[in-house]
Parts: sequence; structure tokens; C-alpha cells
Amino acid sequence: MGRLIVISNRVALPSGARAPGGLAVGLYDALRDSGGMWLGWNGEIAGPDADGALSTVTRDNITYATFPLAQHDYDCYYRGFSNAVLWPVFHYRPDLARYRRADHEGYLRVNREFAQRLAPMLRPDDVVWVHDYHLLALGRYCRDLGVRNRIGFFLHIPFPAAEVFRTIPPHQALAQAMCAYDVVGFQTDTDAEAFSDYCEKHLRTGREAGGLRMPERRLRVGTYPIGIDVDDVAAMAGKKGSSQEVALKLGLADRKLIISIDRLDYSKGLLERFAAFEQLLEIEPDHGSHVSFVQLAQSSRSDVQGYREIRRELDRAAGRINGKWGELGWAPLRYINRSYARATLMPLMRASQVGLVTPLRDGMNLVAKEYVAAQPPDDPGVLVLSQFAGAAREMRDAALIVNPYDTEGMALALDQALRMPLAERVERHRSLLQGLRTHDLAAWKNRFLADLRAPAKR
Ligand code: ADQ
Repeated sequence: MGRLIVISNRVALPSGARAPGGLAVGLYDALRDSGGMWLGWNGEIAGPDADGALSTVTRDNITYATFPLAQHDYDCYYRGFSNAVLWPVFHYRPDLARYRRADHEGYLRVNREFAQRLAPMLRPDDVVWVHDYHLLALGRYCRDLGVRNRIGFFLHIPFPAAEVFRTIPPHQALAQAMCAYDVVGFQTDTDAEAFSDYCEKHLRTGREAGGLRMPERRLRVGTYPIGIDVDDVAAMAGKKGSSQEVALKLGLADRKLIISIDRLDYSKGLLERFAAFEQLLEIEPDHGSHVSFVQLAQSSRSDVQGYREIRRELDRAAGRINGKWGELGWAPLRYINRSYARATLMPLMRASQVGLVTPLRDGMNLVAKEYVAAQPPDDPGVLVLSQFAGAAREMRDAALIVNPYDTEGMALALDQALRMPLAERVERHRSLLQGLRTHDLAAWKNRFLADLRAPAKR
């Protein structure tokens, strides 16, 4: 078996004894098994005199090859086209997109540079797995350089409906570039269907079972819902005494805890969620001082326009809710802009009675899955989940599914979750956990790699 080469915008460098959580762990396992390389940005901006050279470090059969970005490339490729155009439009917010031709050119230039760095390092039987929206055009540039290896692409975020995708001025060139891959994978059938639908209508490709037909070749289009390492999360959450410690730290006493954990992003629906919590207090004053809502929102992309505004609005809303509903010894809402170690987050999820995960749009949402895996099976909390998270596809029968644009509906679901009898909670959790095990992180990576390694169809 040839090596696996993973390419993503950022590379999670091996630090200390354990690789960082989530996705990085899954990719790390795949890379270690077959031997391989992880190529990408090291997260640093190159000084004016730096040569931007590739630096490599090899650990456990994996070579990490990273490089810095020039300030101009960071501005155009990362802050500009990736995060101020592709991110908002793919999350159905074209109103927030700020398109500039120079940013698009920078995006293509950096995609081409990734390909130029990769091509000379490839061996003939290597397979290449490219990740996410920053690198839609990388496969196209590899082909231009004569690379004949199998190259797959996985999109972690949603792919929008054709009419929304068409709001990006160079939409056609982007979709054409995506067609240069051998396999293009999405989180849900809806995303895969949206991409195929666009290509059929606007690139005039043919449709067939499992993919698209172009004059000279076929493109495999598939759905590969990403999962988590269930046992790892359960072990971290269930570490003796840790969730009791969390409850004590929060001063919960016999209050019930509603927990939400996100990156601070407008796609995550935090304002709508705050409004639903306030509505819960209005319609059911009974919950009054018996409930605490903790929202952790780790700041991200704070230098991209749009993120500062959402942060300001959230600060205001949190202050208003606590001002109106708080009491001397009780603040109903705790809103914290910090990142926490997974070893703290998982027991926190376990200590809570409700996991409130209500993005306006999300490729998958791993927090929803982590919440379920973190619960004690004999007394589990209830997951309240947005219908617009990719995770809702697999979890719709056993989670409480809500529409994040329906404030009252979310408040009623919170009320239902807080009052749900033990037997119903146990049954719903059992069913959710079974789904998590079927679609776990290993299944995601194995299915994608099996399709990528399968011989090309003509
Ligand atoms: P994200 O948008 O980052 O991922 P998500 O899937 O929820 O969203 O993953 C976030 C991860 O970060 C989780 O593992 C969570 O535990 C962790 N995290 C969140 N807040 C944190 C905090 N305050 N401190 C520490 N850790 C925190 C993108 C897509 C998703 C898709 C994933 C994976 O947007 O839709 O599910 O990739 O494909």
C-alpha cells in the first residue's frame, strides 16, 4: 500500500505525548498506519526576509511538512477569499460575503503553491487526501503539474444550493477545479446532491449512480459523515470524580445545567439560542433559579470582518439577560470566550442535563456527537439539536430536533428536555449511541480511503 498524504490548511503538529483532539487524532491514526505525510501551513506569518521554506519533522512514521504564509497571502487567501467569501456563502450567508478579485487571485496562487510544494515529493503509488474549503483548487493545479496519483477531497462544511453557490463570482471555475479530483466527499446527502446538481446544470456534466460523468473520466461524489472516537470521549468524560468536580466549580448545587460549546461564529446561532433561553425563563418562570445555562464560545478568526460584530452583539445580549433575570446569588447565563482542554470539556458535558446545539448551518457538528458520547448511560442528558446541523441526519429520531429560527419552538424543546423522564432519556441515548458507533471516526476515514484507493472507473 502506498503512503497517505494529507493536505489541509493548518497542520496539527505533534506536541507532547498526545496529538490534539478530534479530527487530528483520526487523521493521525490513518497516517501512522500506512506511513505518510501531512502538508500545510504552520500557522505563522513569514517575516519580510524569510524564504518561506518547507520544514519537516518526522514522528511515528509521519512526516509533518509545514511552511509559513506571507502576510499578503494570509490576507488574500485565508482572511479574504476563504473566510470572507467561501465560509459565509457555504453557510448560506452571501449577505456577509466580501468578494475582491485580488483575494480570489491570492487564493488561487496559494493553492498553486501547495501543489508546487507537493508534486516533487510524491511517489507514484501515494494517495493524496485534501481537506476543506481552503483548498478547492489544489487538485486542479496538481493535474496541471502532471501529477497522476489518486487525489481525493473532503469538504468539512456544507455545500450550498446551486443558486447560493452562484453568488460567488468565480463559481464556475471553482466547481470545475473540484472536478479535477478523483473523489469528492461531503458530510451529508444534501451537500453531495447540491454539488452534483450545480455541476449538471452549470457545467453540463452527466449524472450517474455514485458520481458525475465527464467526457474523458468519471468523478466519484460521495457522502462520508464524519464521526468521533466514542470510547475516547466516554473515557475522558467518565474519569472518576471529574464531572462532580465541574458541578462543584460551577456552584450548581441542585440546579440543572444546559451546556453549549462552540467556536464563536455567526453560523453557530448563538444569538438565537440566547433568545430561546430567555424565552424559556419567560414562559416557564418555574425553571427560574433552578437552571443554569453555560455557553463556552472560543474566539476564532477575530481578524475577519463580521466576527467582531457578532461578538459585540453577544456581549450585549448576555449582559441584558443576566441584568433582567439574575439574582444576588445566581446568574442564569454564563458566557465565556475561552478554549478549554478536552479533558475539561467532556466532564462538563457529562455534568449537564441538556446539550443545546443549535447552529443555523453546520457541516456536521462534532459537539453534538461528543455530548452524546460523554453521557452516563444510566442517567443521560438530552440533546437538543438544530435541523440544520449535518449531524441531524443521523440523530433526528432520538435527539430533540429544533429549528433555530423558531425561538418559541427552541424554548419549548428546552422545557421538554429539562422535564424528560429517565426511561425516555435512557432510550433516546441508547439509540443515539448506537448511531455514533456505526458512523465513528474510523468508519469515516476507512470508507473515504477505500473509495479513494479503488481503481479509477473510465
Ligand atoms: P467546527 O466548525 O470547528 O468544525 P465542530 O464540528 O463543532 O465545529 O468542532 C469543534 C471542535 O472544537 C469540537 O471537537 C469541540 O469539542 C471543540 N471546541 C469547541 N469549542 C471549544 C472550546 N471553547 N474549547 C476547546 N475546544 C472547543 C468544522 C465544521 C463542522 C464539522 C467539523 C469536522 O464547521 O461542521 O463537524 O469541521 O468535520
